Amino acid sequence: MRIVVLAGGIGGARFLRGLKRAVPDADVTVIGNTGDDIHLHGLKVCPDLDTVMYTLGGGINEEQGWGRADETFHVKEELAAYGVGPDWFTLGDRDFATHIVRTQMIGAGYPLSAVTEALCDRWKPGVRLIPMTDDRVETHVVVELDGERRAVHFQEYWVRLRASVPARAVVPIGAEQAKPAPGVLEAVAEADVILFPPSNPVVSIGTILAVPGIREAVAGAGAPVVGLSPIVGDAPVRGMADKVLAAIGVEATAAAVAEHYGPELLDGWLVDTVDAAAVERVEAAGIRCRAVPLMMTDVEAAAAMAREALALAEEVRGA
Ligand code: FO1
Repeated sequence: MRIVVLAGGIGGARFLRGLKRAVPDADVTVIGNTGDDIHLHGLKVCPDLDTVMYTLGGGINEEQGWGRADETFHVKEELAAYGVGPDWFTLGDRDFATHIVRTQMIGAGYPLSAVTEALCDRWKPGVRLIPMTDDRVETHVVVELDGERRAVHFQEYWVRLRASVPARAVVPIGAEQAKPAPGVLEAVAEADVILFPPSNPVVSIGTILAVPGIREAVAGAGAPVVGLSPIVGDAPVRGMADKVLAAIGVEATAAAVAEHYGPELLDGWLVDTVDAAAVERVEAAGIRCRAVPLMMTDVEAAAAMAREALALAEEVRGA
């Protein structure tokens, strides 16, 4: 079975680990969000690609959900001693090596998709991980800061400001001019199932869909498209989905997120059992919906969610 997953960071990575447990022999292609990417210290950092790669490759810091396990921070300390920031974004020594290799390869002329493949040669994530695009896309968030409107990099909004200031708009800079990376459209066209994990619908999956051609390919794919709600009981399971949903005028509920994607994209939608009352509203929007447990408390719980998503895809296919 060929499965395509559009993934952001922690939620996407943990879901993928469950999917691998549920269907170990499936051929899984992950289209990763690169809108969170940031250039720091002359290095290109790709948080979502790395979170997927480290999580599936066994190198992730499990408590944090991002960055490397058994990490040290000597480089960061030395930079700070020189007065070089930013002090609000933490790169560990082991993680630095990934960004050095990536930046060196890009400097030598390799596209990000080829670099990601090379990094995955080491980590063996057991999936084919492709960035949504080889072009530079950077998500900026328009915030209200000290009475003024200002656009900040997504990482500054999320990590430095901790999403504590109102977000007025989310802009994936460069997305309109970007092209899908090689293999993206082919994987979508050849998929048997397409899944939206419980990743952020605006800054993760929304950014991937903003690359011209990807939304159209998903909407026009022969395969059933099934998503899992990142909102449980009217609050995001993790992260700031509620804040960025507000910025685009979508309420932070499981049903509203399904309607936001719409029946053009989604054939099926899973909500948590606490949101069972939303099933009727989602089905009224033309999207088949089921209520199942959606808390990824461990790998087995994530695997159970993946099985439910695949079962719903089968149901939709048979309908
Ligand atoms: N998240 C934080 O909350 N603080 C950090 O300092 C931080 C650094 C960081 C470095 C590398 C990396 O791959 C991820 C990192 N993250 C950090 C996570 C990241 O900000 C976000 O969770 C994702 O971009 C959202 O998917």
